[in-house]
Amino acid sequence: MRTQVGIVGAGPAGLTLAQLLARERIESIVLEDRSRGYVERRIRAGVLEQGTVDLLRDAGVGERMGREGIVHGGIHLQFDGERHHVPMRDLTGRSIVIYGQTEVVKDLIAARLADDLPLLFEVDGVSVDELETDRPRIRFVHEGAEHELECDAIAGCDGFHGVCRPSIADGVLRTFEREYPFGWLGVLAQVAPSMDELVYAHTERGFALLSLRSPTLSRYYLQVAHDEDLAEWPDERIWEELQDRTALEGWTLHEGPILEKGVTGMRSFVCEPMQHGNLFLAGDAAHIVPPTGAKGLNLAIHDVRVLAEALVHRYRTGSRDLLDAYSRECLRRVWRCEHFSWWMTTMLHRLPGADPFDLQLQRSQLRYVTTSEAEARALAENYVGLERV
Ligand code: FAS
Ligand code: PHB
Repeated sequence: MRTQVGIVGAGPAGLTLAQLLARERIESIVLEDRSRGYVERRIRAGVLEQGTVDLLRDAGVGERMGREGIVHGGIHLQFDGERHHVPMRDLTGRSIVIYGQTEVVKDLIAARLADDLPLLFEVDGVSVDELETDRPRIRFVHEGAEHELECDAIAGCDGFHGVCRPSIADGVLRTFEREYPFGWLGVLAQVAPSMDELVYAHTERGFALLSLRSPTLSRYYLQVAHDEDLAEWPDERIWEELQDRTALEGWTLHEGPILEKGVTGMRSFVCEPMQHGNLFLAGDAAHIVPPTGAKGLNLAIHDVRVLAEALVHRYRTGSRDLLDAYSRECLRRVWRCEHFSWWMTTMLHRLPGADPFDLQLQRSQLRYVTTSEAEARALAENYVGLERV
């Protein structure tokens, strides 16, 4: 088989890249090792930056997002029993949109299949090689048959646990990593959200986040140990802890049936460079951020915006300039988002082993960001997405 761009992974990065290339009549084949149902049901991010919304709309997959996405102009920071609003739209002129990653992925898959373009689910045994040649290859098994796909370039959009990054020879990549000694217990609940905008709560018992997916679906998170046992968390205990950590005079958190719950660990990770020969890594395959800054999905889409522009430039002009600059271009935003996500995480979570001095520092930081317009604008512009980095 032959194509121009072989894409490994049908997450937001791989599917968005395929959509952007299709708009420019550049051929690609997307290979995904899970089923369509699994990929479309996998609950992850929910906050879209303005830039991500604009890109998806311009790529022709924004219609349902425009109808069902919920525009927010700010977030709330809660600490010491008080809730403070950060008016991000007033401070930056830009907003965020609440629209589940599952919905973004469904829209992209629907567009791809409607255009009858190649997207193979449940492939097996994917491997990539000849990366340093002009004809890199992807080998895989699909419906019991072995295939070899010859490409001009391979996009490694297969997430943190994928095969593309590890396929790069030792010594080429440099990695930077930070593991956090806590995780998030996330729940999806069939109940109308009790707040107008997201609430990030700092408490002595740990962090809590109140988010949503729709006017009838809430998405709530609790800080727990990184290896927390879900069996220790019957629904009643989850609601009790959420009530405790987000309690506010005159405000009630409404409860409802919990449809889904899970624990995710927290880490920061970057590999440099994000390319080797004609293999280009994008999204979680190249970098991970803790979700406190709501940057994971948005960074993945920013990477493939840069990669698509570079590939279009190569096919239109024959020049590899933008392809050769791909890593450098992406890593500036990656490290900005790594810093912002680490900063939000260390400001808002209960740090095991933290002493009273650390706690006072966190309180001082929270008071500063909720009383200083300059500091609030710094948080706001990072949260809604920086136009230039
Ligand atoms: P993805 O991981 O989404 O997609 C990679 C795809 O490659 C997957 O479909 C995978 O099945 C496929 N794949 C893997 N190996 C393969 C192989 N060998 N062959 C073929 N296909 C292969 N961000 C937030 O902002 N808020 C959140 O609440 C949040 N929650 C998260 C929870 C979890 C458990 C995780 C892991 C991430 C979460 N994130 C969150 C971050 C998340 O949104 C990611 O940044 C985003 O999914 C990255 O998109 P991709 O790079 O496309 O990777
Ligand atoms: C979510 O809605 O899933 C969400 C929102 C904000 C975050 C992380 C997750 O910082």
